[in-house]
Amino acid sequence: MQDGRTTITQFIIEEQRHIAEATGDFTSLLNDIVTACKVISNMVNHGALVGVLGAAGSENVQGEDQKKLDVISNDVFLKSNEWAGHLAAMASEEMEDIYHIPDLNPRGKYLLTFDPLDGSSNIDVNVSVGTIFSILRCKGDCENPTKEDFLQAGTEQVCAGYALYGPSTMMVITTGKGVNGFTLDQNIGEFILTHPDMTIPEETQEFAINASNGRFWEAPVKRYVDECLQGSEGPRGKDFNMRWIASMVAEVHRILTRGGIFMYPIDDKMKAKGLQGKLRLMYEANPMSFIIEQAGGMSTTGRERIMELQPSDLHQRVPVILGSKTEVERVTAYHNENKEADAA
Ligand code: P6P
Repeated sequence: MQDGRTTITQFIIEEQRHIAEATGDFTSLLNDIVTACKVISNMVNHGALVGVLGAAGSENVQGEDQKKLDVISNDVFLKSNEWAGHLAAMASEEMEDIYHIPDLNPRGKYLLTFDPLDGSSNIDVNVSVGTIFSILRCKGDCENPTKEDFLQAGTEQVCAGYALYGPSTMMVITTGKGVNGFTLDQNIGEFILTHPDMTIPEETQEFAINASNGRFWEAPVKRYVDECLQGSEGPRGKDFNMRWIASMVAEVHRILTRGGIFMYPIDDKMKAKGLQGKLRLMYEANPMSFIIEQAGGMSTTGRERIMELQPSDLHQRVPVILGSKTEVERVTAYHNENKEADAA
């Protein structure tokens, strides 16, 4: 504790004391992840000054054009986490296959999935971006892990967190005992506990969705958004506000801070392409759902709890409806009513 301020390292160590079987591996792993986020924060903050903006001239496994910072951030995460012997393997949005720990390094008992730079389409226009990560236990052969070892439901996560590279750099983390937020003190290079025990207001009047997809939405989503737009003159009896940052980390952080609902539902355009959604389960939807639920919110596909989904592929996509509990319950109820109507 420095002059009444708790660093993230101190916080993690104190948390570890509550875990009987903790050996310090997890604490050390989390500190390596924190270091990677500090390095990425420094690069994001310097942007054009250090020549990291613009396209990388390559595509990722999702077929999306990579930004230079996508590739650089991915490498930073790999180098920061491959050496200490806490991980059996890693998986990233930016890599098709799992990343095997180099032979010269020992293997550990954890698996790490991450989106090294989420919302990177915003990077060239200086809008907030972030990093999302999730830690699972390796339950198989940790010396020879496979892609299948990663395919665990979100309820199996040991830890989930994100770094938000915004006006200030913050990290928000859960290990299953609530959600805590830390702000990077650039003067000393340490994350300081600034947002203890973050909780989402159950009620809200703010929704986030990419409205340009409106003509493709399923009926329950259309109904929910239309009611929000009708405001105090409609069935909701109150006016709503809309936000869309195109950066999931920034949307989730706003919701954690003042409530709201974030929706990236499945739609007819995705169905026509054989897609199950836009966002990825293993390194976007599951970690963010863990955080949202630990903060008292709710996270579903519209039809079922995201964290109970059994993954079938490392890069599978899912619909995401998350945020203030009463709003997510309402959207999910509309989907269930629709299902009953379809079945009738
Ligand atoms: P759209 C960023 O690419 C991302 O994965 C999320 O961070 C964000 O919420 C969403 O996609 C934005 O999607 O269709 O608005 O560009």
